Amino acid sequence: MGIEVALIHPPFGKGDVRKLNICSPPLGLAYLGAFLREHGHHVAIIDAEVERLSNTQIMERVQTADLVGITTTAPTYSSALALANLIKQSNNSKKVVLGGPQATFLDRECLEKSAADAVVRGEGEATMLEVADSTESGSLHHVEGITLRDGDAIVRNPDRKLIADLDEIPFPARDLLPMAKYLPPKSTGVISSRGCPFKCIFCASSNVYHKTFRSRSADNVFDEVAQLVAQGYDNVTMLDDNFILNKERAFKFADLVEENNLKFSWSCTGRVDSVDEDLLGRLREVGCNGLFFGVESASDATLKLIKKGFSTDQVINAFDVLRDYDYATTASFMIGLPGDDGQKVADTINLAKQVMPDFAMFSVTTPYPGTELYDNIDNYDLEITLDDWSEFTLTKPVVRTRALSTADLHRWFLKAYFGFYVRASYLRRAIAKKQLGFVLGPVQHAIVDKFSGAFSRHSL
Ligand code: B12
Ligand code: SF4
Repeated sequence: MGIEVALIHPPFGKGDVRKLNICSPPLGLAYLGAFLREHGHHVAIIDAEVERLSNTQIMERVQTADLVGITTTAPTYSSALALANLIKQSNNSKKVVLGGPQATFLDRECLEKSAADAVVRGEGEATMLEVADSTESGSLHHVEGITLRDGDAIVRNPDRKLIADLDEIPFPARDLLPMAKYLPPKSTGVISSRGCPFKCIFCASSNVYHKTFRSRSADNVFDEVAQLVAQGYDNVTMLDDNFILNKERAFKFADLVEENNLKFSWSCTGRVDSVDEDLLGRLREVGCNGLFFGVESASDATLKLIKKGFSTDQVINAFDVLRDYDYATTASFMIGLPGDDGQKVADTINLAKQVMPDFAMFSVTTPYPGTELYDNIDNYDLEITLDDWSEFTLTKPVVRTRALSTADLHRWFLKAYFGFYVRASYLRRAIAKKQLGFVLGPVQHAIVDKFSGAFSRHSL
């Protein structure tokens, strides 16, 4: 039998986030969709952002749903709350729940500020299934992992245990998404692990999954990728926090790709302290051509303060090693970290130039809920200067450091991009490596930004 469930990726709120051109499938919802469907429910996923749907159009699409789930990040938070209210106003008997990182850490506020029935905290599959199964009977009070209303009170039920074996979860239901609308074409993301054991103070990743790291088996990841290649995808991005953390699994995945002669190009994420020459060589042999690393700062004292867990020497060594393997490397840096002054930011930009990744991403420090930075902002001598979540996009300064105002940070942000990309040595290499097309994107955005106050990036 089952009930009708609609899962919504809401449109971005106001602010400049649209200029970021984020055009990736919401895989979290696709995972929920697959899981609910496997257990007999009827699911539709509505990506209101990529389909540019108005609230009226969204309301039409959820008309027959018994249960509506809305995902949230900071930039979609206000539209998620507004939608929850609209849906409840039009039909109060429809159950509406919120999920995703922003709602997980602002669960009480979500229920104070909207008419939603509940918030699903953290990993959603098993909890949402229980919510769906309970929707017919009416009461959600026994469901672990949710925050809900009890009369006038808001009650946080105990956390739910994480799913022990990620291989048991079906592959994300991409068939429920308008896949042709995402960019780049014939390319998609895969999530081969969940969580991160590190504790960087600016990152919510480790807290979404209770500071644990769980990975799918190499066979299970290979099966998904093989299915995608058979469907016509020729490029895959491993969106994990750190794909190469589990080296044995990464080697096994490479073996499977080779044994099955699977032809596709792919890229993945890592930490500079996980760089291993044998692994780098092996992954390169089986089509991996891009690696993403978070570097953040050129100051060892800052790296220690933000609990990054590695030193600048390790950064420099890792990029020395990487140069021999012909990967397109991306390094991500942060501007406006605790203690940053002009000199420290200049040093960070210089480190970017010194280690010479193929692409550098700069973001302004943004304290998201669920991070140590957000919870203890005063301890880090930062001041939040904006309270509009839709502006929390990593591109617009929303904090000031003791030494740098938001205007200073904005100037440094632009300087970082221009300083890194608009250099003869960089451009010569980009031309030689046929990367100029990719480089023009960020530079063009930076020029747009100079006049509009926004810029495109994402630090996974
Ligand atoms: C990959 C990734 C992306 C990809 C998107 C990938 C995708 N396909 O969804 C891209 C590059 C597009 C992206 C963009 C952004 N991202 Co991002 N991203 C991530 C990352 C590294 C992994 C996300 C992921 O796929 N996890 C695996 C899936 C299975 O989990 P999930 O999506 O969280 O969904 C599960 C649960 O959250 C829950 N759930 C989610 N939604 C819902 C809804 C309901 C109803 C229910 C019941 C449950 C539920 O159930 C799902 C299944 O278990 C996370 C960090 C992390 N490890 O979580 C950051 C993260 C989610 N991103 C973050 C940010 C800030 C952004 C951007 C704002 C950055 C920017 N300026 O570009 C944008 C916003 C995008 C948006 N649509 O709103 C922050 C969010 C913090 C916050 N409070 O907003 C995170 C946590 C990283 C961080 N900085 O700490 N991101
Ligand atoms: S920044 Fe990277 S290493 Fe640090 S906690 Fe987040 S995902 Fe883990």
